[in-house]
Amino acid sequence: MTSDANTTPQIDGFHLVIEALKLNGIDTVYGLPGIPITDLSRKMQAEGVRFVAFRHEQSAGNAAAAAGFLTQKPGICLTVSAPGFLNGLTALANATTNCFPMILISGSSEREIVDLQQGDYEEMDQLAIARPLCKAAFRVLHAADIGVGIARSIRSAVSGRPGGVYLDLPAKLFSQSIDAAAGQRSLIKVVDAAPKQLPAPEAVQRALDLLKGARRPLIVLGKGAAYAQADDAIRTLIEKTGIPYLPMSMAKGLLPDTHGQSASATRSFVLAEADVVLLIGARLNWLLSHGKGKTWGGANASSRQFIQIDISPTEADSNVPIAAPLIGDIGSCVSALLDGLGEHWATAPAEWTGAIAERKDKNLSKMAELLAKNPQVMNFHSALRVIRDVVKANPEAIVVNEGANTLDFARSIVDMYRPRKRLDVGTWGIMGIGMGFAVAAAITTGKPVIAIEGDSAFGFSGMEVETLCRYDLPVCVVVFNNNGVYKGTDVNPRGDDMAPTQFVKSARYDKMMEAFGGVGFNAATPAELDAALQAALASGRPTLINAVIDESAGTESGRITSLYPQHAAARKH
Ligand code: ADP
Ligand code: TPW
Repeated sequence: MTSDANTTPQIDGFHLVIEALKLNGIDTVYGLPGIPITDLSRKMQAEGVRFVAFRHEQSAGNAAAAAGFLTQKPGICLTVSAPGFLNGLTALANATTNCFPMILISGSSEREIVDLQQGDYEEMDQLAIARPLCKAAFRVLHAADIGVGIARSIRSAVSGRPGGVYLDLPAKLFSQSIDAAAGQRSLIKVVDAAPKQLPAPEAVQRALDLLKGARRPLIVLGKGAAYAQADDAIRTLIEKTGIPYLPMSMAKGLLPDTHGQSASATRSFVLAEADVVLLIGARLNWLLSHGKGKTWGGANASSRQFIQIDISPTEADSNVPIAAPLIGDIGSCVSALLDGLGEHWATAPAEWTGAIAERKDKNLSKMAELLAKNPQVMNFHSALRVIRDVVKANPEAIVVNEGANTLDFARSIVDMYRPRKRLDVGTWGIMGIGMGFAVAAAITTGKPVIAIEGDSAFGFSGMEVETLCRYDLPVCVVVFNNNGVYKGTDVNPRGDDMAPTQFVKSARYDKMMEAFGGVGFNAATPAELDAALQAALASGRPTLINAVIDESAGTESGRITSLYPQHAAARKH
């Protein structure tokens, strides 16, 4: 705010943006400075908003998205114009795809020049480019509209189905000044940004009727259920009904993975056999084989009935008919189901739960045998056994996970015990979320983070180890180093160049962390990996463990090899 003897107090665009964010409880911004937002980042800091600076905007955007998922407040990413904006845009689109609330705020160049394509510095029509990739996109041209712009962005990000919002702030806006009192009045404190949405009573009854008649019921929990923070209601529903459940990967830990009703260890059996499936915050997209086909029992699939709890009314029937859509927020919908269960609800038939238990026991002991092996060079199983035990002993730790085999094996081997402790590649299976998610997890929760990273996956955001060191975050990165994308054994058949999936052999990723003052370990055995992890958790220092993994372990693309075009899938690896 500025004033002198002859003028009324003024407030500029910089401060209106900052005040509008603060008024709405936003205390942290993830970004990367440059024209025209460097001063904005400095002024934010001066006004008590934490500015966490990254080495690449995509990581800043990923951090904002993870913060949004973890806190239900939109995570804010701040970037410069054109290239910075585009770097952040991947994270914005990914957040939208995953239903995480975030706002990408980018500075932009002079409208008059951009719109006439006269070649401005970093010229780009950012608003038009962002619009199809996010839930909503806004531009503010007048300082007096900053309050409205931020309020609309917040509401759009968190209400209904959460998602990404783009807010375009042209350079000229920041230096515009308006009367300070009028400026303050122009700011909006958003009331009830994500209003509860109650399901209709007849929709609740329809769902209950279907559930009551089920002989082989199943509940599928998705990351929407984790996001909703309706943990107690969900657990009560599952335990009161005795229905077996499957957590999607980021719903792991909503109930402890060791819970007796978890059917994860016999996933293919329950998906193929269940007659009534209650989806809670999970879409029937590719991750659930679109609700049909072999995964869902082939011929059985047509007789299966779905109940779907979702906040988005248009999600139902996206892939298969939904017999009982239950539209509303998960907390309200699950509570309504609980109210309707009454005193005498019959729990899931013993024939069904017994068949599941039997298969589960068998599969778990097979897995235990695999995990007990100690091959000469570590493989995914022997290394993940160590991480599984460390997470069990430290259930408050947040696991970030990306890669192909490293992702698939970690998802099935590392049990989670508490809600929202697992962040991963999500709906797209995107590489590059690792360090951004890890930074946000550490900053928003103050808890230790273990990032389980394929060596290729790590490379997408690896430079952010400097960010981990700069902010001295309690993040332990474990790089599963098998010398390449998926595996390290490919050779170029012509022999005159590197194969596309090959990396430098026996690289020492731990040295990258040491370069910035963090702690590095090289772990070639489970005992060394365990010691390194224990040291990292005890010290709380940024640590990178280079875990040496057999380069021939794993498969191409992990469990999704079948998605390759046919001729590639037929190749033997
Ligand atoms: P997963 O990948 O874990 O299966 P998805 O991302 O496919 O999960 O599905 C999440 C679903 O949760 C989305 O359809 C989204 O609309 C829904 N959702 C998110 N938050 C809520 C909420 N608070 N209440 C109801 N549904 C929600
Ligand atoms: C943005 C394609 C999927 S998984 C993966 C790539 C490149 C890396 C697998 O190797 P990694 O893991 O991490 O060493 P592992 O455990 O099998 O050894 N670009 C983007 N996203 C995706 N998904 C890809 C490429 C891909």
